[in-house]
Amino acid sequence: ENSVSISESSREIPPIAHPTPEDAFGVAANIQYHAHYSPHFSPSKFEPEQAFFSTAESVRDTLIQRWNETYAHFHKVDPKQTYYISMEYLQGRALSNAIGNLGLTDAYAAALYKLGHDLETIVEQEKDPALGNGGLGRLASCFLDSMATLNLPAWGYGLRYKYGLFKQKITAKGQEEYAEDWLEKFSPWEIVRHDVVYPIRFFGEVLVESDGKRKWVGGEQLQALAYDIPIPGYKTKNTISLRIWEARSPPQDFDLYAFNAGKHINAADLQFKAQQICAVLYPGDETEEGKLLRLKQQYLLCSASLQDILARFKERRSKDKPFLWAEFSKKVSVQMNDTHPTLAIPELMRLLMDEEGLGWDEAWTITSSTVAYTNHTVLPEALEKWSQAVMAKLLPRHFEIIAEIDKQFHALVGKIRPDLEDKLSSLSILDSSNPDKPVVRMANLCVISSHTVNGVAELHSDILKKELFADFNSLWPTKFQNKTNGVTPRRWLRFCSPELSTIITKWLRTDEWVTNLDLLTGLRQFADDKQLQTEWAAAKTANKQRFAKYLQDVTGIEVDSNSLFDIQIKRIHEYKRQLLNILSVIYRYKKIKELSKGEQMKAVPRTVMLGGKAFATYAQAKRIVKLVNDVGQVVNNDRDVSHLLKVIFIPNYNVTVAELAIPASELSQHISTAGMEASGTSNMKFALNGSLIIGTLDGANVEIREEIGKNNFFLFGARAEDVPILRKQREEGKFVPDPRFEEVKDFIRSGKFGDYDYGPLLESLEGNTGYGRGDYFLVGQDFPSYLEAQSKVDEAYRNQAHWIKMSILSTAGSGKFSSDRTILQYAQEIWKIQACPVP
Ligand code: GL9
Repeated sequence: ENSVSISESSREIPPIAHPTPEDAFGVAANIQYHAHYSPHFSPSKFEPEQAFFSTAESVRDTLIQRWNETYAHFHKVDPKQTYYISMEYLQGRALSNAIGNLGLTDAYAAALYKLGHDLETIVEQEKDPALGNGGLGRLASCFLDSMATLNLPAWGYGLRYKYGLFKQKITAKGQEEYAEDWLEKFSPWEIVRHDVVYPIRFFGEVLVESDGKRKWVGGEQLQALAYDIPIPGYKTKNTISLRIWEARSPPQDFDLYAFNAGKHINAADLQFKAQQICAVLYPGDETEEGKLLRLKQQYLLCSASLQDILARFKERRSKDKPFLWAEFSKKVSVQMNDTHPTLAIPELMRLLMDEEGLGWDEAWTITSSTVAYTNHTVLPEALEKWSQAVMAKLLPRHFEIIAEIDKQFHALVGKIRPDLEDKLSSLSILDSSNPDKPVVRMANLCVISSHTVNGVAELHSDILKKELFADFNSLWPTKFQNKTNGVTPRRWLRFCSPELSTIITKWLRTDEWVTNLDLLTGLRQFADDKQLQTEWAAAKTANKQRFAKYLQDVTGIEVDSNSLFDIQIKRIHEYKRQLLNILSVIYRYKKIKELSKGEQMKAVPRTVMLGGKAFATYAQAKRIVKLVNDVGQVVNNDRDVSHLLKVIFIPNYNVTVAELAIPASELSQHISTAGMEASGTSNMKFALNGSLIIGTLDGANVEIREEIGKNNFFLFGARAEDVPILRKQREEGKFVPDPRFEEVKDFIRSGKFGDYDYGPLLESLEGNTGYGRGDYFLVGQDFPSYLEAQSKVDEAYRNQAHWIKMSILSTAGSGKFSSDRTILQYAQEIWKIQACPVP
């Protein structure tokens, strides 16, 4: 008798029958188990790569256990839950973070040693998944870490791009881009959920049924399939999910008839089409792409996530918890990370009305009390606008809903604020002022539909209220809030600088600072202590040496670990003013060359490092990358100077590189044109690691300077409120450039740095009109005060004891910039959710 009848009880998963990292067999046995029984390679190989996958799978065992318990606990308690929807996440490597959060770092290091490996080498085998462009994506990942650590019932939704942000290589031509396939082998962290699949429709038409109900039918039908990535909290059982969606065609869509007729490619046509949707991450903050594919991505993310949210809401209803749609926003909160997931608004309306049968008013009340919007930039090119024609074709039902929201908004203004009626042309969602190109303004749709709108630093939130959304603010003053960004102290201090962490824990006599970062203020009282200063300097030196070794490996350039490590790492953009940095480096080079040997003795040796990716078609940004590299070539090979100045372009900047660079940094540059950097988050990471900031009064710099003290911040440059005035004066031809600025530009023109055509770059600094021309970013304006601030840096560095003291005070004042603080504010002031710790 072969057939076995399946009894009800046998449907449950049987108990675990192999060693887990936490049982008596221990970690090594569990790694070995995976090496044998979760094979991905030929048998008997156990090189670092194989060891990495087995180790990760071993860690995953523990995470899955905790993850299931967390999910079951949330299901039982049924608290209000937040869903963070983001097109981007920059998770970085997960292995050391996971074992660190689990408190198993030593256990894994010992186990791997027993198996003939060292943890550090194994950790380096992991690919850094780059499913984001920059700060916005990394912020989302810091937020997930804090949500898990704070035991919040919250999780993230995103997309499973096959190719993340490109890999950057530097050649004689400058930046070159290569596809980054983070799934080349596979990711040990993602779990596919074959039971979590939702239908996704594109195109088609809207039918009106006899009862007046509208239904979206026809078109292309695809599916979204869920993959989950565990996000462990620090020293807590709670482990939450990042659920990323992949597009696929329904399995029955493979055309067997076509295949059998020899049309092999046609047979897989729909599968191929579906694969394209999640093939690549789109570049984030650049000129609007107008790409249909990008809109498809956005819709897939929103539709799948909302269907999932609705399914979970329904699943948690039962006899004793009656099913009431009016309860929805008491159980669900949706946060939109910038305007990219704006389609969540019309999609929630559509699901509630067309699928669940609610009326407009009820659906609108639910939707507008569920969604909230975070704005991350005021740059005009980053404020999304979609062609009405494209939207109407791809998403006909959503376009109808958006038009109705707009219509009702007009009616509301007419009723309660007739004085604003002449402003409606700029407040409305549909902008048809250009008859050739009518568009949907996604930011206006977000502001109108959300219960809360927030900026990401005080200054930025003020600009939103006073400028970008001023009229909306007068209409709904309580809607607008500030939530200053933060970064996770686990990845950005505890794990990336164990040296400094040990010292902090020793002097504070507790490691509680890892989850209560305000405790760092306790370091202030020891800032003058010689013993602490010695230990602090030693940790910095160790981190500098580690990074110097890395730089030597990737660039071949030898770096003096005793020189001042001066770092600017971020996306390359004109507003971030890497050009200002490199122009001042050129000035420094020229002046060092003019010094006598005796005078040279007094100069402070510096290593200036810049890193970051330029969007592939952003020509001006690519010229900046090329210039930095060309200047490096000349300076580093000039024997008169190279002992006092080195210029290094750090290739392929990503989260992993940041984890090495930031702890090694002594000075970091956050020098955007005031008013243009919404917050910045690397400024927080650098300050936390005791790196002093040279910066403008922009974004979160303002608050960082307040927290760590004016004397510990090298300030320069125009203020945000003066920028428009200065631009105007410039347009009127009233700007008189500093002679040193002219000298530097002439030096470049002389051909000193090679024969590459820097004309267009230098021309952007000339003239007197327009965005991207006429020195819109005020490089020439801020050049003199920047040079002065740089001289103050040199002066301060000569007094090492004082420099170290400032460094200690910088760390001591960084407590506010923990993403735990930020997330707690979102939880209390926007989401209205409470902690739900797994017992
Ligand atoms: C950004 C802002 O430019 C940053 O100043 C801010 O710190 C982050 C996070 O709030 O958001 N907005 C934005 O579009 N990007 C940001 O970094 N760009 C990228 O992520 C590429």
